[in-house]
Parts: sequence; structure tokens; C-alpha cells
Amino acid sequence: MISRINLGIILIMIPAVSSIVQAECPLDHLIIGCNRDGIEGTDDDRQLFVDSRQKYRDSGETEYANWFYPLHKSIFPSYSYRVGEPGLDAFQSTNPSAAYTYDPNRALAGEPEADYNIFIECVDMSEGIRAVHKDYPQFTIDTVGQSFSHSAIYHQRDDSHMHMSYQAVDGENLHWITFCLYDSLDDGDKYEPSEPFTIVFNTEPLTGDLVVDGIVDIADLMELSRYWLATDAGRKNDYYERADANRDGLVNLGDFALMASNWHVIP
Ligand SMILES: [Ca+2]
Ligand SMILES: [Ca+2]
Repeated sequence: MISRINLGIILIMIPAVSSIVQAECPLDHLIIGCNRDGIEGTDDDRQLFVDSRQKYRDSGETEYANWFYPLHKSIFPSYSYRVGEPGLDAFQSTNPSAAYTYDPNRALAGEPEADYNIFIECVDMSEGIRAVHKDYPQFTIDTVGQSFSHSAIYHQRDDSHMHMSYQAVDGENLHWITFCLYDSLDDGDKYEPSEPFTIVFNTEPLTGDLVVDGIVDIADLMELSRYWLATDAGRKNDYYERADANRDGLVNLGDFALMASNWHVIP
């Protein structure tokens, strides 16, 4: 009798525990969604984006201390310096108890692979870094132009939560991977590609190095101009991909001055 009662409790508990585990994964995640401003009827309704509120959360002694992920020496002889975050997840509209991933205003409509097929494409990376998906289906991103379907993995597992291992040949130099999201379905109701977003490793880029590549030049100035006079910079948008260099919420002359101070500096 006791065991039957216990079994009943366990069966009831399984869905709740599962959703809690997903919500409480201790690693950082980038959350895939659309309609960044959360308001219907504006230009970004069909545009993809990643929410960055957890990005770099675990990168230093205190939350958000650094603008990079330190890579740690591993036992593996090749690409020895590694970190297992940030992962990826998606906004959803069905489980209100799943912490902040529940956001119906920003969730993609329909089912992954059937109604949308979100690819994550590497559009830039430093030499000597790669991203490895160790779980099934295994793959490695080590060349610009490579991509994988987040929606396929989501569909396969019935779970949007995934992680990759970021691996580099050293633990000191600036490394980066820049991704972009796009919807490969061509059904007339396609989502628009996201802005590029960059994950940085080992050391903080120069202030103003917005298109991260180790130097502050005209490409960075053009990037700053895209966000010029923007408000509401914060963790959700990674301070507009670091355009708000002094993290005061605004992209303005103060940030331009910081960029100018590093103009054409080669570290
Ligand atoms: Ca740059
Ligand atoms: Ca600012």
C-alpha cells in the first residue's frame, strides 16, 4: 500500500521536477525569441533575437564582473581550454512556472521544424576556437559559415534547452564566436534574421571593439552608429552588444569617447 502511494506521488511529481530542473540549470543561456520589444505591431514582431540576460553571469567572482568567459585547462590534449556555457534555450508560451523562459510575447509561434526552422550560423570566429555539441547529434563548428538547426534538436528532444562546449588552443588570448539566427523555412511567414551576437572568451575585448576582432576601427564605429542614442541598454540585450560601454543604459557621447580612446590600438 505504501509503495503504491509513493508511486502515485512520484508520477505526479515528474512533470514538475522536470520543468524545475530545466529552469534551474546553473549554466548561462542565450534565449531565442522574436519581437524583442514585446509589443505587437512594431517593426521587430517577426525579427529573431537572443535574450542575453544570463550571458557572462558566471564569468567572474561576482555576477557580470567580466565581459568574457574564462576558458579552463582540461585533460584533453587538443583544444585544451574549455567552457560549457553559454547554452541555448527558447522562449515558450505553455509553461508559466518555467521561470523567465515563459514569455508568450516573445515565443516563436507553432512547432519547431514544422512552423519554423531556426538555424544558428557562425558568421565570425577567431583562429583556434571551436564549438562542439557533445550530445546527439554531435557536430563541431570550427569554420565561418557553418551552422546547425536549433529547431531540429528542439524537435528531436521535445526540449529547447541545449549546451555546447567552447574549446580553444589557449587560455589567454582573445577568442570569439559570432553567431546569427535565421529561419530556413520558406513558407511566406518566415522570421527575419537576428542581429549578430558574439560570445567572448579569455579576456575582455578593448572597449569599443563592438565587432569583436581585437581592433577598434571603422567597423566598430558603424556598429556604434546602429545603436546611437538607443535607450534601455541592459543585460537582456548585452548593453546593445557592448555599445553601451559604460553600462549607464544609454548609447551616447560617453560611449563614443571610450571607443575613441582605443581607436586603432592593437593590444
Ligand atoms: Ca572591431
Ligand atoms: Ca552609455
